[in-house]
Amino acid sequence: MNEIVDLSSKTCRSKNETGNKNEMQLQLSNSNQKPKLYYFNVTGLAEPIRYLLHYCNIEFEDIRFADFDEWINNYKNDMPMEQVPVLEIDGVKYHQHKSICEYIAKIYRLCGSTEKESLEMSALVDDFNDMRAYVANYYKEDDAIFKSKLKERMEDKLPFFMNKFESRIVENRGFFFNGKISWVDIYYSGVCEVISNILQRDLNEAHPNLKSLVDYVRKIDRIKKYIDLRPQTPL
Ligand SMILES: N[C@@H](CCC(=O)N[C@@H](CS)C(=O)NCC(=O)O)C(=O)O
Repeated sequence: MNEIVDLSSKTCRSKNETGNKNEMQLQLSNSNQKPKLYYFNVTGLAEPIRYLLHYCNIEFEDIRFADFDEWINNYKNDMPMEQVPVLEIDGVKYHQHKSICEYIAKIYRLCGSTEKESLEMSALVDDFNDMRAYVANYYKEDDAIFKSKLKERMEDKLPFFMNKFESRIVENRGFFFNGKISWVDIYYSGVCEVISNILQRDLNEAHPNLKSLVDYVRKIDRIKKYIDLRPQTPL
């Protein structure tokens, strides 16, 4: 069993609450138009973006389609690749959820302190998504026999990824990088929501350091406020 890094003594305020003048000047948009985030009324791939926007204190419109028909009839054709999440900034629509997160992270200085470290961060987020793909493939499959095979494969693969991620947290004093928060911690905490919802158990239950990190991120003031007020959804 891994040692558990105790984050309880660490306090973390949301970005822009630190009083650092440079941080106050950072901004996503060049106008006073609020960015618009388009997605379904679920956590899914939008949740890491929502977490990051709240953490960075970026006001945005959280546009959630009432149902699939609304998506098809009113939105799909207007999206760059006919998929969401999409973040519209100053009237321009940007797609691919990881690229959007990384862009926010760059502007708000939540990436690495060197380009190589930023590369490692990006790769780790790709690892999360390689793991998520096993869960998504199982979830999307309709054929009962194939679905049970995909479930077996998923359950077989999850410990490999989770043990690797857990070790990183131990090596990095409670976070994924350097004993301090980065976009990777916020991203992971957001994306593991949909995975846990599909699994119908807490993805992090057998990994105390990942669990402690996610608890820590979800208790950061603005993220907590968002979680307390967001719509309750099954996914
Ligand atoms: N690679 C894209 C995938 C986006 C994606 O798969 N979006 C799904 C929802 S999670 C979607 O828009 N589905 C509706 C459709 O394809 O009509 C990303 O990471 O943002």
